[in-house]
Amino acid sequence: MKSYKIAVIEGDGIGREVVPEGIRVLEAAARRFGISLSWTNFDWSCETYLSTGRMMPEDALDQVRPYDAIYLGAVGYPGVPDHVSLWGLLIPIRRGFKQYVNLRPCRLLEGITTPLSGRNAGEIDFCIVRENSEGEYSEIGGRLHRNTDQEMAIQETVFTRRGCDRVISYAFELARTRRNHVTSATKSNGIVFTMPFWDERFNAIAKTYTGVKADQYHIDILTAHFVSHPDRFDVVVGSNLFGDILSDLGAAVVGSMGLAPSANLNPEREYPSMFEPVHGSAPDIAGKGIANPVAQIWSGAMMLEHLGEKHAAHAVEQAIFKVLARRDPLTPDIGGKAKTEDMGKAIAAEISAVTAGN
Ligand code: GGG
Repeated sequence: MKSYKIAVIEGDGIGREVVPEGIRVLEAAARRFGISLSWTNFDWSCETYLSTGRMMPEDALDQVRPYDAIYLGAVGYPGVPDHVSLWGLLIPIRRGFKQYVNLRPCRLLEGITTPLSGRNAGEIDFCIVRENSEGEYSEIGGRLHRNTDQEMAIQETVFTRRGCDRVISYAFELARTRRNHVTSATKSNGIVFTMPFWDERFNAIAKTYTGVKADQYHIDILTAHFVSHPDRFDVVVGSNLFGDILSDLGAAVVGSMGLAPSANLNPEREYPSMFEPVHGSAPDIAGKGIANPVAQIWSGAMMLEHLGEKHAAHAVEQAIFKVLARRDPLTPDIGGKAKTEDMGKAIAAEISAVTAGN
């Protein structure tokens, strides 16, 4: 029996509610496909920060390094500044483990209503490939003349040739397994150094992928096309910030933030990759038990796929799609009244039902 060690970081807010449902469903898939998953909880969160002064211990990466993957919920909570929670947990893991691809699929599923009129299930199906280790998320910069009328802040953006080439190449490789089309998000009319460099690297890589259509849009019109013509896109590659913004928009056009999974990938597999929903900790609904667990569960399917358990991954996805298609049970964000746990149990039951030969 194949066995995998998973490091679990539930984090904050609804992360603590949706992760247990993800584990419930992945356990059902593990039973059906004869694999063993062992889960180790790491209680790293804003609460940890408030009691210890750190989101996670100094040797955190050494602690999770031996695991096969990391399954993360959400980070961020009122009382702890967002840059503290992000730079104290998520970003050090993404960077330390060279998870330079953040893969974020957006698919309009049967049973889900999109805010866009006239769009049906299957008509929107694209993947965002977000650069996940450099770009606009940089630690280079500083503040000068604090608390004076000359106060200023400078933040440098970092685009390296290696960083651009590897994520753009990943996007082209992915497109080859899909509909052979990559779109680049740029802003080279206004951002005069980094973005023309990004375009140069995109065009250079595109030339090496004959048979894959390549095009590019400035980020402003690209966001408009996401709303007006989302069917045009297959794989969309963008910098750290652009990819982040586009993926929340992508989640909204396919019906809910609660349906958007993601994978922080170290494609070379030198380090564990990390799987997390696109959404954050949602303090407004935390503690009510009504968060949609689908993004977390679907991120778990991406984890199984990455671990090489393709049948189990497929079964989890199909179970999600089945429950959404029959629209029972649904959490409030997608038009129902169900609790987080009800949806998790329903999806797990779909997997177990097939196991029993029904
Ligand atoms: N699911 C992880 C989470 O809490 N994400 C919220 C967030 O603010 N992420 C920022 C980012 O992905 O850069």
